[in-house]
Amino acid sequence: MAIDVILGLQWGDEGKGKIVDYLASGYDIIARFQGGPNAGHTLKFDGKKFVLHTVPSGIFREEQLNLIGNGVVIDPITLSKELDKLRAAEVRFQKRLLIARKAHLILPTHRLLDAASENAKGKAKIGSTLKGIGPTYMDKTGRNGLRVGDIEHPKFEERYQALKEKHLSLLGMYPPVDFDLEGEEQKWMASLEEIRQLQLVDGEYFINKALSEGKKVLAEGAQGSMLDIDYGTYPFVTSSNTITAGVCTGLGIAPSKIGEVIGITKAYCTRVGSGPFPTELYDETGERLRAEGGEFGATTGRPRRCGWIDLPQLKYTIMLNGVTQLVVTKVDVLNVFEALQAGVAYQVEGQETQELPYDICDQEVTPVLQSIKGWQSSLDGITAYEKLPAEVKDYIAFLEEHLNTPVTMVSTGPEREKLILK
Ligand code: 2SA
Ligand code: MG
Repeated sequence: MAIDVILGLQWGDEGKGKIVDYLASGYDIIARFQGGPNAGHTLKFDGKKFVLHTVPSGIFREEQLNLIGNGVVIDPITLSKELDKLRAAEVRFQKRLLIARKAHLILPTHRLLDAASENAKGKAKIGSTLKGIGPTYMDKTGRNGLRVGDIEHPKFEERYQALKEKHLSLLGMYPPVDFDLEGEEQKWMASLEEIRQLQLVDGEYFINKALSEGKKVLAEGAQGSMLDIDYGTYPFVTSSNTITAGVCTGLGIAPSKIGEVIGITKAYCTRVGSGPFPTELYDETGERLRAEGGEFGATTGRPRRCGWIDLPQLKYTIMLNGVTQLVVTKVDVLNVFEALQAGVAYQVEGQETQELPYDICDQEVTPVLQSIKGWQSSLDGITAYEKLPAEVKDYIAFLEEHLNTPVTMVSTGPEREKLILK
């Protein structure tokens, strides 16, 4: 059996959570492979809204197992809060939520380091979510990290103290940050108890065994491909591999096991945090996209930067990920516009190009825009693709042609039922 992948093709917040939730019923296992509580996957159903940060989006379906893979970094405090919310919603997660022992732990001092490092950067700050993501992955690759499996080790406490001391000495390099370390440590230790009650597994054996038994697995990406540590708009990126390659290292599976790669894109584009965004709109059209689309971060509440869809950017991430099918979300947000625009090329140093330049962070990259007729009507109640306004179908056909990839689903609102299959 192959493992299918679902991931974001832009800078995150493409609406992955909703699509995973929809697709989950066709799978036995949903697995997160990278990122951590910097993610915010919003799901809406039965008139309720849930935001997941660490837990895979398959948790609301009855049967599926949900694996937090070794490529994920886990903050026990956030995880424990998420579990409280699931409990309140009467979601039975005990036997359905598994954690890979090799996943790394986010310590309170990792968050403190994240804040101190961002502060010190001033204007050059990344706009991190301050969840401790960067410092935790630094400790992972620097071979200093603590892993979830370590909590079963008799010397865990000692190892924790040693790493904390190391962090405190590093913090001496930065101006002080307001942070209640003692209080956070207490919460952290208490939350660890909760993790001890969950099922810890050797994720790589678990997932490969499941695949060999014919189980269907869906890998759920977080953030977006343009935030990938290697291929994103470095240094304005997150600290993990968010692209398909990250599924292999983040779950312990071979590249030959990858099946369908479902790439999610908004019908327009957004970004939170700093860094280049060629099609960004600084005018009232951008404001309108933000208002219509409710574009505020699910984790931090920050307003998202908004702009038109960027086709060279999408071609790049389709290439990196090996996308086999596209899902276009938030199409309804464009209902109010008389005309839309799409970035179809870039102007860099007077030359037109289809490629993102290496020095995108230092270069003026101007999009070449193409105007597209809007539909100016509500999409509410439409459940069949053929029933969509002609302009919507033209827009989708335009995307398919430029991106050379089939669109298989179109989302017209946050609710479960607002998903149209093509
Ligand atoms: P970090 O915290 O070290 O990973 O931040 C580094 C950059 O990555 C961006 N980033 C994100 N961008 C979009 N969505 C994300 N998740 C939340 C959400 C964001 C929120 O789903 O809404 O609530 O604000 C996410 N996580 C990280 C971040 O903005 C930095 O540019
Ligand atoms: Mg999000």
